[in-house]
Amino acid sequence: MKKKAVLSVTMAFGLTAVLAACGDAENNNGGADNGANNAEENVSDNNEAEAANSEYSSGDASYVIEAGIGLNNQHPQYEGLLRFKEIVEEATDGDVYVETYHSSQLGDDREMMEALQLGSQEVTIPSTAPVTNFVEEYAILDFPFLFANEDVAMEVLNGEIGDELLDSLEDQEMVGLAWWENGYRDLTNSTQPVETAEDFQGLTIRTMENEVHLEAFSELGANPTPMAFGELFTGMQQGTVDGQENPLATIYLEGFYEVQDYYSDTNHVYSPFVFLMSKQFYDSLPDDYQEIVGDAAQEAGEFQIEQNRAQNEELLDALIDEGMEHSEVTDEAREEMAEIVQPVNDQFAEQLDQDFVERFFQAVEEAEEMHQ
Ligand code: TK8
Repeated sequence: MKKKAVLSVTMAFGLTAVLAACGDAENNNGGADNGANNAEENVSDNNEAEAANSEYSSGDASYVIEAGIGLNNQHPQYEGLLRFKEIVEEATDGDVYVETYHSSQLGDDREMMEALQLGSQEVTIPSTAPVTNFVEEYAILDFPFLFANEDVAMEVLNGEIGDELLDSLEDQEMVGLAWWENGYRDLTNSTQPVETAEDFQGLTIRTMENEVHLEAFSELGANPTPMAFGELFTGMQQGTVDGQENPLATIYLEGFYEVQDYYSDTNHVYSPFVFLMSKQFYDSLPDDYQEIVGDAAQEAGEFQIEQNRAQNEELLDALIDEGMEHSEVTDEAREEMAEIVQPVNDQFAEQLDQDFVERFFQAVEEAEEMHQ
């Protein structure tokens, strides 16, 4: 197997800090309301708007949940979070109050997970990719071309092996309450149409802070640059990166078409979201409230997944209307990409607990038989 220099996670985070320092001037306002860099203003706007919409108030509650996500308030993930709020507040008659934040107002995925560990924030719902920096087994979820379709993914995640992955977060002071869905990731860039594996050559692509992704894009000949989501729009605008990869809903709802010209339906990775709660906070809740937040995360997740899939399916035309050129990636081209990155999957699989890897792939196989 070819040995490659891997950007260490520490280095990746260092880079993010530098980029954050350079990019705090402009609000990355895409087509949608994305206020990642106007955090303070938005936090207060957001809470006022929210307070007006809720019949409950934080002052009357015994427990307050600060819940934050990286995506903006147009995204189905935020709708899911609002559904969680509604269910929890109603079920506890306002005794548990949920404050919702979007657009990285409380920090990026990694920072919010650290805040959960410290008990200074209660809920976040990251993509699983950055969770790898806390529990290494999560790397397996981000193997390119792993899940044949969304039903296979959900079957695996909602089965025993998925439960095991949720439980493994407890050692990291977090409680995994449910799987939500980000979806299949596609590539956009501002340089060239990408249809085949060869077309990745030389493209500087922002990746999530995840070594599997870094290695996979290197293998394809691209220059991957890990970066927190909150800095991505500015990074593309300023040309720090040529491109990025995310599901359609994100590409459209974050207004990426304003700074990107080419969209390729690569579908290269299925990206789950995982609903996380601070263990300190969870342990402080009475049993019946623990059950309520667990059920609410699950139920709101089902709603989020439904909305998310609809948007991921519908938004291609809207993206083209906004002027993006659609490069169609054939199954054959995808197979070639998959072959090129397979050594990366193998290499990471070797580093993980072998019993876990075996059981994981067996679960994938069984799920595939059920959802062809
Ligand atoms: C938002 C992220 C985002 C992810 C990424 O917090 O970083 O590209 O896809 O959705 O989790």
